[in-house]
Amino acid sequence: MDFSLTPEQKALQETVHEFAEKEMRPVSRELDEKGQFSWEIVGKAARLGLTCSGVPEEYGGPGLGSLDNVIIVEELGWGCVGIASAIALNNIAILPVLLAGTEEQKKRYLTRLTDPDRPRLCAFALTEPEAGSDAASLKTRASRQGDHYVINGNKCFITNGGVADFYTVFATVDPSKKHAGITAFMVDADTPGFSVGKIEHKMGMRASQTAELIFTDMRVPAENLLRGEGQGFYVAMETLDISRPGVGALGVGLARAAFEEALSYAKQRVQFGKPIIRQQAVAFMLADMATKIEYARLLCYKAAWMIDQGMNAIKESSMAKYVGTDVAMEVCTDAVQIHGGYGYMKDYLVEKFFRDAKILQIVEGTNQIQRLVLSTQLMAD
Ligand code: COS
Repeated sequence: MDFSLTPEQKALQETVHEFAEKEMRPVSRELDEKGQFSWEIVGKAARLGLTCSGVPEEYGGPGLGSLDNVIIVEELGWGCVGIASAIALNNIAILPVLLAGTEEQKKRYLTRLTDPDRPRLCAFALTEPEAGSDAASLKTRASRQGDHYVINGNKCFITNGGVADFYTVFATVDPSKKHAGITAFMVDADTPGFSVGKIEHKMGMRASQTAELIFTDMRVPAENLLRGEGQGFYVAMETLDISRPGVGALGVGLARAAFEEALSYAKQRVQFGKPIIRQQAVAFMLADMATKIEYARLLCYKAAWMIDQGMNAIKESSMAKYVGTDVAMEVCTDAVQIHGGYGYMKDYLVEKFFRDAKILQIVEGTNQIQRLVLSTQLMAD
């Protein structure tokens, strides 16, 4: 077993870390304060290929694998979870086209994301006000009318909603069929009947835009259907199976950032006549934080490696997601604790990290859903 990264992966890690340090960190607090999405910074990421790392070279992308993506996302998560989400969740939104698109659909949509002259984003529109964890209960309705589908309904909490150029929209052609009625459509943002509703005002992850989408008699050509009627739920599940290690890695990057702040603070903060790192209570917290980050990263790497090998990684993906993001919450909580009262103040980075950590336990399937997916697999084994 070889735990070392290849020279190409090390170079990739260094490049993205430099981007995170020089481009993301200097603006992250201001964007967080304003709750503002920045095309300027996302555009720079797009020009480096970070918004479309999984797009194959034949469509103009870097054609990187899941492990490469996990390496990238950890560094972006270290830089700023808000900006990182806009970038990393774009890579997730690409997956339905990669997994289920026809050659014509891949050419049409993927090449838009790799256009060097104009950065663009896409979004994954599954969640609805009454269908979050229970994705099969979605209510957005698609009815066939000749060579079009007419779609009516609402989506909520859509990352990159309102800034994306196109969307994968999941709708049901027959609610009585539950998951077997769900169908996936590629929808351009300028489609008549498509509109953007409420832009959410969030606790954390504030540099990414989260929006409601409204479809009113939205006419989508039948040729925009992905894989076929009733296949959408499987497209969504297969997407999430592959995307989850990346969300875990976002947590690992954030946890690493919080750990670094806590370690440096513990070395310089003097109480009872010595730096607090010399107090066993604090030293042991730091030891636990370092260990958690290490095992969370290993799980993300392993799940991503399995996906790259074409292996079934449903269990490992769920483990990677919930461990990576639970570790982020635990480490950020301890980082605030080590800072004492200062950690609660906006002057210190750990205050932002703590707020950013919470959402990671909720997005891409709550960490309870991850345990459900994992235990369902265990029962079937
Ligand atoms: N990968 C591939 N196929 C899967 C799957 C997976 N992870 N999970 C379920 N399926 C398939 C099942 O095999 C079943 O197939 P058949 O039709 O051949 O029987 C079908 O999908 C329905 O499965 P199931 O009955 O288990 O579906 P449920 O409605 O009970 O939903 C969970 C199961 C909880 C797994 C699903 O609702 C889910 O993932 N929810 C979370 C959604 C989420 O992550 N939302 C975040 C928003 S996206 S950013």
